[in-house]
Amino acid sequence: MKTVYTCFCTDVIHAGHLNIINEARKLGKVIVGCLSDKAAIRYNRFTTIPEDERIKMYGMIDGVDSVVMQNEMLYDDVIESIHPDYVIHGDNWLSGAESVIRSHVVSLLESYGGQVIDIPYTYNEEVRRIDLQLKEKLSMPEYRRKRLRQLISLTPIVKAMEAHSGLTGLLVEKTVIEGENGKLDQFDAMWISSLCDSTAKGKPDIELVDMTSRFRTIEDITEVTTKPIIFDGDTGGLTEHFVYTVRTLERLGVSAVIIEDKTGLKKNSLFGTEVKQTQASIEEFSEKIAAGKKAQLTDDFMIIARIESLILEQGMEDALMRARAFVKAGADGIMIHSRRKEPDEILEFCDRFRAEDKDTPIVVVPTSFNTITESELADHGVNIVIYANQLTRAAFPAMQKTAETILKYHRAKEADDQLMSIKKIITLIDEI
Ligand code: SPV
Ligand code: MG
Repeated sequence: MKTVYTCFCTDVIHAGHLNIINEARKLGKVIVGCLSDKAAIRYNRFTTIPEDERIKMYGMIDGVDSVVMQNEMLYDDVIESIHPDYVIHGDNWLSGAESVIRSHVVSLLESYGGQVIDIPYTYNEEVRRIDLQLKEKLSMPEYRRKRLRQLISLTPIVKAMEAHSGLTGLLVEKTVIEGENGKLDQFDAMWISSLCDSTAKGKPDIELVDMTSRFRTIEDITEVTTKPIIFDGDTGGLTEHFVYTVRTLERLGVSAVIIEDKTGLKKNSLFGTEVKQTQASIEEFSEKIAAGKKAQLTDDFMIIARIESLILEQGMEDALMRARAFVKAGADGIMIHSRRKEPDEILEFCDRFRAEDKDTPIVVVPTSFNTITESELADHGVNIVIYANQLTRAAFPAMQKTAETILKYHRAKEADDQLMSIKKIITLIDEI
């Protein structure tokens, strides 16, 4: 008897999946692969039902002979162990980002005479509704909020990209590329930068844009995306205010706030010691963290302490002493920042902190030390990497050049060749 393999990563079985199983049964014994949670997050779904429960769910479908775990997005592991005669899939994988997976599966099967079967993808009103419901579920505060902690445990390094509007949020949500190894890749989370939120409003990054406005930016983003949010909380403001901020962020479904150990008028860290900036005392900042932790109502929310000792040239020992104290005060993670071009001081901090604390997540923002790769950072114990301002910095020169070109030619034609087509920009936005 021939074996037929298909891979599922869905949380809900609908007519499309049942159709695949029915078609598969006509060809032989049906084995369903359950795409692991780890692989699914790099693919296109963050599952809300964990893999062990999904395995049971898939096993209960009529016509399924057995279920196995698929750990590789590209099918290498299962095809090597099962050697199926056929791999069956909806023909939606013939185009788009998934087509690289299909090509890889075709080449794996060709090596021993196996065959890919593409069947018409079922897309009816029910499937559309289920897809939408799954997406909406992920955008709900209770699912979104806990997703950062889940990602930290599932992936070697969580990749966060800045977003400061619905549109940039959509870019972070939807950008998927085929990486060097043929695997799909995408960002895991969004960083709501104080610098970019302020810059978008033409204001300096000095805590001038108030929290009500910052929350509005979060809502613009949460309305159209599902990925978890890390919020740049600047200094956190007065402790008496910070406790309210924590509650609001939790309610909005934000996963983490990062607050920095500065006091008085905050300036952007990348100015370093060129401007007057004052570091908060360990006691004062520890109290703020502890008050925030006490105010928080969910288990999922994270308060991450950002240490500015290296930025303000206070030395490594000071940075490490602060890290210890802030963890003791209840911080769920430590962000260490630097504005040096070389990553040396960041790596020294990470190595020394990791030697004494194996668990507390470390966050870094490699804006200046931008040659270091994600895997090198992960090797030094970093859990979250934040690309803090690149989308803003990419957009500004492009917009400026377009404005200048139109002024120069007194018409838009010359600028148009550099622009995204109207058709493309409108398809980026989903309509209900
Ligand atoms: C931000 O993005 O607003 C940050 C990171 O706080 S940095 O600009 O590097 O200080
Ligand atoms: Mg900031």
